[in-house]
Amino acid sequence: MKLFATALSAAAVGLVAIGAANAQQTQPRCASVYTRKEIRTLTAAELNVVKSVMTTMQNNGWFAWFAYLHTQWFGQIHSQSQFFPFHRRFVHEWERVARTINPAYTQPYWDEIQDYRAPAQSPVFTANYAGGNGRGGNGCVQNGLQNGWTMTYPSNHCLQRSFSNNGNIGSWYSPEYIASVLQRSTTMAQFRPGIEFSLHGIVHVNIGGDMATRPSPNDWIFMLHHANIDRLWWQWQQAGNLWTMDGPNYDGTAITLNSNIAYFNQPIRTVMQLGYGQMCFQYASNPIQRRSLRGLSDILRDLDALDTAALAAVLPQDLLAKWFPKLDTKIPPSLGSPSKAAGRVIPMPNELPDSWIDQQVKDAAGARQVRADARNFAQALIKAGYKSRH
Ligand SMILES: [Cu+2]
Repeated sequence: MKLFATALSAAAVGLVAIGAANAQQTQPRCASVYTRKEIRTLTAAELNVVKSVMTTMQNNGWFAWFAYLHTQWFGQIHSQSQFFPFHRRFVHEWERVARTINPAYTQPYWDEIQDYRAPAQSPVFTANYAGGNGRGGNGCVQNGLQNGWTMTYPSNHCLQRSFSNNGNIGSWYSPEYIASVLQRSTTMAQFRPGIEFSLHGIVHVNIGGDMATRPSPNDWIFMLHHANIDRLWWQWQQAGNLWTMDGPNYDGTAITLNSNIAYFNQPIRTVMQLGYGQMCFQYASNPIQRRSLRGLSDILRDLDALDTAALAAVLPQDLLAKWFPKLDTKIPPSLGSPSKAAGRVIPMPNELPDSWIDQQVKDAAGARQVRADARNFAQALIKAGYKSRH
């Protein structure tokens, strides 16, 4: 009886928390959800399903169709608040088609942040997954899933990649920086450029080849990448921003939850909450069932990013307040204890080149602002003597 009462009051607390947020929800709850996993955690059998479905989708022209759509709508889906909802729906459409071919398919994501110090060494770029850099005069990829494929949009070509820094790529954004963006952003108008012009952009540009063009869905990595970008949005949503949607739409009007998603012509609100409507999936790192219990310390644990004790020990109060305004130094030691691994200075992240910003980015000023922000962040942590265990 006592147990029952405790469970009941816990449930009531949960209901209150969910109730307020769910006033926005008009979609039916999914009867069940499937789980998107990090690509390197797939079993051999799961990876075989993915590869075989991808091959069928190539043969049926779906790579070309998605590359075409992304090209046609490019101006309407980047540099403003359509960015996250459009790409959530876009990746889900890919997954929906894939599941008609094999219902066991779930869209994998690539947690690029795990590889940020040496992206070129990522297992994703090995023959077992996406293959590596392009080689030879045409920069054709020589191994991995798409080896030997002819991509047909906009015209027949091999899949091309051209890694930055002479094939070495260089460094991407630290988990600390991504966590800082998650913590500092309270509006979509802040969060969207913070991710679009940092991790999102640099992965496209530094992989190069097809990935750096408008028909970037020609590269299978596009979907792995955008599933991860979507996962970061979901992490931010779970940290108290579930229904946050603001900033400009592509036509210059203010975007709302009732604005239609570009091309798909359905309101943005229909894709906001995973586990409802068509969004019957979850991310392995962020299961939906835990949602009502989630606080910022859960998010930090998921990012596995912040050595909070180390940050608190080396960063002066004003820098902590500036870069990690929600850093909870009172989270249990099991979440925040310093790693046994020796810490390393965080690298300066690669930067989006001016030429790319000027050619591809409508919100060029926003891109330059994020570029400077990431530079300032890394310099501040390096200057303060912070050593990362990542
Ligand atoms: Cu895109």
